[in-house]
Amino acid sequence: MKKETADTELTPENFTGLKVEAPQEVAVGLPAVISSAKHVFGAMNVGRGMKALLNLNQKDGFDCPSCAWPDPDDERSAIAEYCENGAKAVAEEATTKRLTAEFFAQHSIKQLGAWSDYELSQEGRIAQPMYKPKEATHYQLIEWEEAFGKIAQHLNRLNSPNEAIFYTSGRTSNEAAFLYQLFVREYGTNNLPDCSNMCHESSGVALNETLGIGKGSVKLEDLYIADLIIIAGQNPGTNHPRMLTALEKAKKNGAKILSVNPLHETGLVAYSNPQTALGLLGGKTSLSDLFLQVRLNGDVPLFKAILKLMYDTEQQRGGVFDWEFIREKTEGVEELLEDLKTCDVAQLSKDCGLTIDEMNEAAELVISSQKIIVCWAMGLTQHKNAVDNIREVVNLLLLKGSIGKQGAGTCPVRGHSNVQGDRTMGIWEEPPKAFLDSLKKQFGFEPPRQHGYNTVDAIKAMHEGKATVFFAMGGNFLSATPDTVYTAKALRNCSLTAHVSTKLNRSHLVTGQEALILPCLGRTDKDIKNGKVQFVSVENSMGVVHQSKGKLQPVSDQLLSEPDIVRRLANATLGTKSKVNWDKLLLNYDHIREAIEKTIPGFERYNERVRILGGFYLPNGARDGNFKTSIGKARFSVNHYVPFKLSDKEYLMMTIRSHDQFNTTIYGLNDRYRGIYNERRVVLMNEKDIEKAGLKAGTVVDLYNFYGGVEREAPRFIVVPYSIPERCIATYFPETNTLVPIDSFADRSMTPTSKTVVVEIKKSVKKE
Ligand SMILES: Nc1nc2c(c(=O)[nH]1)N[C@H]1C(S)=C(S)[C@@H](COP(=O)(O)OP(=O)(O)OC[C@H]3O[C@@H](n4cnc5c(=O)[nH]c(N)nc54)[C@H](O)[C@@H]3O)O[C@H]1N2
Ligand SMILES: Nc1nc2c(c(=O)[nH]1)N[C@H]1C(S)=C(S)[C@@H](COP(=O)(O)OP(=O)(O)OC[C@H]3O[C@@H](n4cnc5c(=O)[nH]c(N)nc54)[C@H](O)[C@@H]3O)O[C@H]1N2
Ligand SMILES: [Mo]
Repeated sequence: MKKETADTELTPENFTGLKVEAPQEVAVGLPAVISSAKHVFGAMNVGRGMKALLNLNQKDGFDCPSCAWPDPDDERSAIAEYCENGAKAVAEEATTKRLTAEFFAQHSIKQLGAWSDYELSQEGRIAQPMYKPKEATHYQLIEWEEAFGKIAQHLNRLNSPNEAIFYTSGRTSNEAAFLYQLFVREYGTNNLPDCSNMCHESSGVALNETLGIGKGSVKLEDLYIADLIIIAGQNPGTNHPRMLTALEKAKKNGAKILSVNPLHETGLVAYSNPQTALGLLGGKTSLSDLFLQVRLNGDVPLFKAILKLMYDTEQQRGGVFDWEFIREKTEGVEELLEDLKTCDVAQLSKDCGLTIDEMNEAAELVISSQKIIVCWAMGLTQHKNAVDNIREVVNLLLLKGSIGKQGAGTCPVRGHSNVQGDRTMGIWEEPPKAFLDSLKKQFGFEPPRQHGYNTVDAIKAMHEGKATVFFAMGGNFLSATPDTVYTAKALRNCSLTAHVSTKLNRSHLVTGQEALILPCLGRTDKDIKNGKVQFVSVENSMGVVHQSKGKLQPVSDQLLSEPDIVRRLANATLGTKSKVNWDKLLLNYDHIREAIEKTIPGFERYNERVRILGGFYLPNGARDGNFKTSIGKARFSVNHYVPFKLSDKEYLMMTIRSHDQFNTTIYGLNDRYRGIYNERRVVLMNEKDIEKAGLKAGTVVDLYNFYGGVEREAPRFIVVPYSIPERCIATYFPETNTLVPIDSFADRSMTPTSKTVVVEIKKSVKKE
């Protein structure tokens, strides 16, 4: 058997003192307010902290750098249109602690490699551009001009532009993203992988094909008037806390909530609104009417069973399906119904781990509702059959005529705050032809037509030496991607790795021969060009484009804005060959928005409408019941699943977020809602499995994956008994990314299967 080994410490193993309590029953309330205050005022003085919180998500303030949940269109709470985790994200970015050349002189790259992600996050904002020459052990200070010169040199000596990779994380503004893809395409490649490839790509593929648009169809107001909201594979209490306010409102208006999740996530059970006095005093709203503790990857059998039960009732008494909608707006219902006839509910029940009674109850909720919304996130998108998961959701909505009318529709809840906008701006390795034609028309160069690398392809290309320059606009590529040891080798193969970043992370420490860290302004920072304060714009999960204006004094005068970094990179790399007047675009961000308006449909009068506080909606065919697929109708689909066959030693592992992290940024070591404190190297297991395996609560174990004949190891995790279906286990991302095989990804979307990793558990034999 092949074994991939790491030559630096990728996973620090020092335990920090685990404490386990019962999971909490109610999300948010006063403890969340206290936690927000601790994070914000621990990172900066009171004046700066108050300024940060008072501007967060206000119409003339800055957009929260945490999740992409929308802000209310109408009234916003004057003092607190944010959540605990938004406040933590702001504290992380707006900290006044600075990371300078002195720090890098004191610590070698190798030494820093042994620090935990949490320790790296604590070191403050990167304040100066840094460079690691070939063979050097330390980063050293570099002037900006020289840094751009070095990148240009590397790019210009490649045999083909396709040997360079340009990654994007989802915080990048519309303005920066548009310029970035423009530069990359004028340079000559579509190698624009992004975090979306690991996130909602499966949603994009499924929704484009079935409904003609890769985005969700609902507005926030739709949630308030829905009859039924299904929340599948999402943990809103931690990852989209402001969604709970919308759910609370929906419940008050009579909506029912059906939750589908292998874990009883706290926010799905009950919610206490911190913006109301009652909430602060502990008054709570019970959220879920029905909670289905589905087995990992049991969603296709579950949804199939619901559809089958709907079909049976339709046969018996009619009135379940919306035939008028189906006839007028859709295609393919016959094949779906043929397939449903052959389904055996008893078998489906076994395959999803739920009883027939539970499935009947779920079907009854769907049958008796006319306006249904389905919300989902990574629990549906990160599986081999993830695209099928989402197509099954669409089937349910189409049968009920629940798309294209108020109070109903699709709601893929996006992760990064501008990941949806980045895609709209053309951060896409497979750009549509019309987009490239429009670039050509506006800017007069021939954009590359060949598809570029997505994230998985990019890692492989670097591993095989086919790509040797890696540039990242934000993010933490090494830790966010699968198969950490394999990916580390890929990055080390590069001649240059360069990261535009706000904070230090592991991707700065596993580098190409040469490496650069380019520090940039964040969302909260004031951005001044030619004496004028600039704002940028972002698109939220529901397609609203609005402005975001940084208000805080940057911690260093060495930080450049992301648009400015692209300008200088383009000038250094393309020089007079470029057909774009980069300097003019940067005089005022209005010029960038004018260019966007001319290139991308839906941005008419961009500069005017983005100044309307609250922003504007982009066009959305599915929302209007106008399905822009190749057949002009919505498509039903027949979906399949192959149940995992696990040996006695094997478990299915999901990798999830704790309450104290934003992706690879670790704010703290607690997962308060799940009752886990001071430790992230834990594995949540069903009590019966613990006993059968001869383990105990607190046993230290090593985790293995052997996909494709390669041994992958994540050493030393502490067993924690938890309410989770048998044979399913959970660990935190990114500690177990070493176990996610590079070759295991979703059909068609190529999203790594981070929620279904087949794992063996062995007692750790190392000394404790
Ligand atoms: N505070 C905070 N906010 C965040 C982030 C963060 O890290 N911290 N990350 C942002 C990003 S980029 C994203 S994409 C989102 C992620 O938001 P989520 O998708 O909520 O994040 P995960 O922690 O991956 O949680 C996945 C959920 O799906 C469930 N699940 C896992 N497998 C299955 C399955 O097979 N079926 C079903 N039905 N459920 C399953 C898990 O139990 C868990 O509740 O959050 C965004 N917001
Ligand atoms: N096993 C497993 N792996 C996963 C997931 C999972 O659920 N399980 N989830 C996947 C998902 S959904 C996603 S979206 C990806 C996330 O992948 P990424 O987006 O690549 O990762 P982040 O941790 O969000 O990136 C954090 C870094 O971004 C930089 N940063 C923060 N703000 C800014 C800014 O304003 N500008 C710039 N230039 N840099 C900034 C900081 O330096 C910080 O260290 O991870 C994926 N990986
Ligand atoms: Mo994400």
